[in-house]
Amino acid sequence: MRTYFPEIKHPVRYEGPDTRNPLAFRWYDPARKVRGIPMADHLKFSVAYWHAFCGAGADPFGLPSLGRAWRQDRDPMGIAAKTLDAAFEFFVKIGVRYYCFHDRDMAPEGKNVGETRRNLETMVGRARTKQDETGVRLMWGTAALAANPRYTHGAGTNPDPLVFAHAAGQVRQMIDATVALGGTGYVFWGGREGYSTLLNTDMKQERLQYARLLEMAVEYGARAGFSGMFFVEPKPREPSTHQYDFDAATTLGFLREFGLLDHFMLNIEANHATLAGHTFEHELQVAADAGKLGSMDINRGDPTLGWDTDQFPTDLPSATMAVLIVLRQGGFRYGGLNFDAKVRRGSFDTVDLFHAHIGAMDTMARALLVADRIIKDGVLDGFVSDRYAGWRTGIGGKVLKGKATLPELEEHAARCGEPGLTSGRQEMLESILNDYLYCSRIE
Ligand code: XUL
Ligand code: CO
Repeated sequence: MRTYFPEIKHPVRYEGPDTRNPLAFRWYDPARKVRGIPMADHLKFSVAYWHAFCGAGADPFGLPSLGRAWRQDRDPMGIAAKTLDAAFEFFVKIGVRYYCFHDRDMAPEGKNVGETRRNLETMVGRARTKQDETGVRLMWGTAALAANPRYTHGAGTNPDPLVFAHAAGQVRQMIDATVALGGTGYVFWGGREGYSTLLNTDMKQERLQYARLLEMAVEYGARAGFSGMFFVEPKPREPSTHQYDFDAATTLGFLREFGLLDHFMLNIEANHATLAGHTFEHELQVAADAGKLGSMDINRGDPTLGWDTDQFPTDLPSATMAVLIVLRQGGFRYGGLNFDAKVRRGSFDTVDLFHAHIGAMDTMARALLVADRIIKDGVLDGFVSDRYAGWRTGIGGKVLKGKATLPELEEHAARCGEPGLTSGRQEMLESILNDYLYCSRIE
């Protein structure tokens, strides 16, 4: 069979921190045990089919710049077949065990709903065979509900029920595909589920429609044998001006309002968090505190640019904060770490896809080792625990149990007088974190 990555002769290997080989892992050693389990099981990496194999480097100012050999064919199904070959060659060579895709990444839309279904089923059948041959598995599936012009004013939130019906049909087909490929997650990302002006929008109506779509997905998933988890992926804006799944807190509120919370978890994306004016760790913590952190899209934005640049994660402090939260909640059951990231449009060569994933996997692997050490040492966790010690006994304990009253607290304040001023020690803690990141031995 034709190879699309001839420059990579064998699967990328772990060579350790001192290697000078840029096409080897320095930190990601899949078999290495951390907290008793292999690194590969902590770091369930997934390649994003759309960015890695379908993206061609176009931006709002420029034409496609990445001429991928697997995208050259006269027939759209021919392109799909070559892309699948390239994808599985890449998965095996980079050593990633999972992938995620939108329906349209893998199979082109046909002339009508029936032809579209046949295209998807054909490609899913081929993907199933490749999965069985390689052991690579689907992590989550999703329907592309933002690209087709019919969804310009929303998919689930469109004013026209016929558009809604197309979206619902697409979700149904993609749930079937996810089940056929053994995916453990199904994602809703609502890029067009929002609005650009209230002059033409009934927001209350649109949110109800969206809830109905999610409800039907849950109901259909149960009938279709989907035993994984549904995820919503918050994002504040882009492409819509206002998106209903603005951030983790807003999305949790939405799911609670419509009685959907039991059936959904969140897929938190780093670059969406920063677009919402938060940090990645803020969003992860909000989701984790609600018991709803199901998966993450790992990437990063550019602090000088206000859009979703989807760069590969190379920021060790942010990665470490993220992994700390994941370790504290005991990992992921249904999700993992999906690279929703693309190479820059000037990274023309296919080898750049390897450099991008290797750098990101090493960043996350190093973050895992640092986070493990931080948790083992207990210094940072101990500081936080001590800071709230007053809430475990006495008047604090009484308040949390719901047993105190305002007059009682007024009396307590009067009796005890002015509280001492206790430093938050932010600078000290930042230095301790830096020490773990850059100085302390993590072997
Ligand atoms: C868009 C985005 C999507 C979702 C899946 O910003 O993140 O690719 O991850 O639809
Ligand atoms: Co994403």
